[in-house]
Amino acid sequence: MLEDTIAAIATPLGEGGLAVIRISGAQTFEIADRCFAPAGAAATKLSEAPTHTLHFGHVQRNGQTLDEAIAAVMRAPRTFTREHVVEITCHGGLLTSKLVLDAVLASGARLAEPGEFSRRAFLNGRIDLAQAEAVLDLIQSRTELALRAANEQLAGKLSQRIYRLRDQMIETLAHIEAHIDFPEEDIAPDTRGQLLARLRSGHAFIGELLRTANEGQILRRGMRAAIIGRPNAGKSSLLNQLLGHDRAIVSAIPGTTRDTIEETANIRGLPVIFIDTAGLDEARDEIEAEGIRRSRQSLQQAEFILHVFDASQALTETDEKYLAEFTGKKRILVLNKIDLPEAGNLPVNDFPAQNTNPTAASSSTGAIPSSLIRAGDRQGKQPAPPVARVSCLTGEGIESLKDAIKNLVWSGEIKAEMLEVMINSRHQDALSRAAAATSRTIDALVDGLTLELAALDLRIAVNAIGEIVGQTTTEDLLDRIFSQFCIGK
Ligand SMILES: Nc1nc2c(ncn2[C@@H]2O[C@H](COP(=O)(O)OP(=O)(O)O)[C@@H](O)[C@H]2O)c(=O)[nH]1
Ligand SMILES: [Mg+2]
Repeated sequence: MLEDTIAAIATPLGEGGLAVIRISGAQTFEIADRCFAPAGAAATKLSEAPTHTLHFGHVQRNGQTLDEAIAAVMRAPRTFTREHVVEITCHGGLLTSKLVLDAVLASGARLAEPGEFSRRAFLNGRIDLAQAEAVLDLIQSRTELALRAANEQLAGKLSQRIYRLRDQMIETLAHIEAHIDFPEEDIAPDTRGQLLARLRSGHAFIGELLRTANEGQILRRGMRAAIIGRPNAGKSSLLNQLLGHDRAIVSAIPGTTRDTIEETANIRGLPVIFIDTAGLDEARDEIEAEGIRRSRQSLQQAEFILHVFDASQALTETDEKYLAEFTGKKRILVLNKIDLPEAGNLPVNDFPAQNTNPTAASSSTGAIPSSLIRAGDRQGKQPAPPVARVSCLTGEGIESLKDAIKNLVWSGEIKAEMLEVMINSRHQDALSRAAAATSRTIDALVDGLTLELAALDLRIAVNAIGEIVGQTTTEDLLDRIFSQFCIGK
């Protein structure tokens, strides 16, 4: 057990029905006895209470009652931190929870740092580092799919694979090192072949894990999508449709949206942050100029674009200009206002009714009006972007647009096995280093270089893999990870 006993409010700050003050450490029960007076005839002191029991009583300080509360007694090691834990559930006012915490601190606890409970859970061996990160992912999940991925990681699905990989690498390393110790016995060709086969399969497995990074990133951070198009095309209406509620002001007056609006929507399980942009050029005043500057900025950060057209109007110069300007970006062309009669010169008749499949759109050029292809693909290098036909007035076509968005950002099927191992950027960094070092080991063996060199690189790979679960770690790394947590977690 670590020396001091820590405490913090574990519930969010603000007014609520209840608040929980968490205490963890060797002195937990002495501290709890000082500030918690159990009530009722059969009352027992918390220090004498059996583990995993609840107790009604009063939180007191200097003989004064602060609040009625329930205390949960959990004895080490069957607790989140593997230390003695008491959780006091009191009334959820801002002041009550603070007074209860103050009473606990005055009784001898120290205020916990952000993530310190989870850090102790890690240091005491209850969870590994990847699992600790999953706790954070879990709290920050914005869609059920992201939550499921976090739960799998918390259950240790990624960790198990990492431990297995690391064990295999260590075994290979031991083989190589044994030959270093007895240089007179050269590695037999078939042994060398076996070592190489194992290294190659390890390298391939690292590659598989690395391929989940993109999806992992999307689930954790979400994708940013900028909604662009000329004034009155229906950008704000589209944002409202995708969110399922009215967020942006919609009006027939061009230039209504003067600032960028950002909102997260759940698109087929993926968190997508939609950005409704103000115009992209032609400022009429100072406010609009600032709006345009912000739109341009959010465009740069966006991973993809929804380019909205008014299908009831002829293609304008602005439409053409944006088509040409954003050829390099992933995008979907959204033909809006299909509830109105279609425009004359916009060859919308070429569009199939619901063409939202990107592969179909890019393979059959007949699906895209030639003017859009020409404008959107002047060099003829980019595949034609997918097209979605919608009405933001009636909601028609919005569900197909959501499918098109998912297909655009999500490379493959969302398989259940993949959810178990969606790596984060820290894992990605460690695995990339491990992959490079493993390749060097393979090269050294193939080229017949000295075994010392092969062993050196393989050790680097083993250490990098160990970082993921925290078997090789530094204070710095732990600080970096746990400081992202909130206090009380
Ligand atoms: N008929 C019809 N009108 C629409 C549709 N989408 C938007 N509008 C109208 O077009 C005008 C401009 O819409 P808005 O979303 O503010 O466009 P923005 O300037 O691109 O943000 C408003 O009067 C909307 O009611 C649609 O699908 N059909
Ligand atoms: Mg608008």
